[in-house]
Amino acid sequence: MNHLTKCVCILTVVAVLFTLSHSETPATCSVVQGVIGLNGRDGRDGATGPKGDPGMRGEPGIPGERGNPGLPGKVGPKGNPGELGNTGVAVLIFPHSQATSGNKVYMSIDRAEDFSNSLIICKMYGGILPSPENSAEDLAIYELAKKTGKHGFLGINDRQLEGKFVHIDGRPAVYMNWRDTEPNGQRTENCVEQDPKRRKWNDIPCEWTRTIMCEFKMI
Ligand code: MFB
Ligand code: CA
Repeated sequence: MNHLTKCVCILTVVAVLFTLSHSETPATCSVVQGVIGLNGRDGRDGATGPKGDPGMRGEPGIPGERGNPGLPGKVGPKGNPGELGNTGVAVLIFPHSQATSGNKVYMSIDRAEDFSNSLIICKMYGGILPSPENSAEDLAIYELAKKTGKHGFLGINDRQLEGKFVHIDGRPAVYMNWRDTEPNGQRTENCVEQDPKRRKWNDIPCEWTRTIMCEFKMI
């Protein structure tokens, strides 16, 4: 475009613009919707809000693992003295102090004890107190008592039920060999001794002491 043409165009535009700005009728513009703008950038974080209320109580946790055993507790107070133990048995068998009947052997021990301890000592050696079940056995026990000259407990007694004499194992005593006025001790004499002089039985208190005689079964 040459120089003159340019000048004419400019003059024309100026004239139009002048006319518009000074015309009576308002200019009308058609508004064209622009393209929607992109979202603006995120705003900056707001200030920290006030502290919230405490949350709900959580569910109980699962039980923890079993802890290690605690330390031993303090030593407790001293206990009461225990019962007096049985004294040791110095087993001194009387010389020739044996008697037999069938498969049973009877022996005397040179020691005097009450019924209970006599039974304990016989049991310590695998025996019981002499429990004659017939006249032959009763005679052998009498022979033993004669040799030592000592009275000795038999295993027969009515400690459980007055008047019902039984063997150590609880079987009723069928064979008995009482002296004429015996048994007469009622509740105070529940044990039985062999009399070395009269081969007869007498009921006496179980707490009395007598020379120990034991009955053993030969295998
Ligand atoms: C007497 C006896 C009496 C009591 C008494 C302990 O024999 O005849 O029945 O048993 O002993 C010495
Ligand atoms: Ca008696």
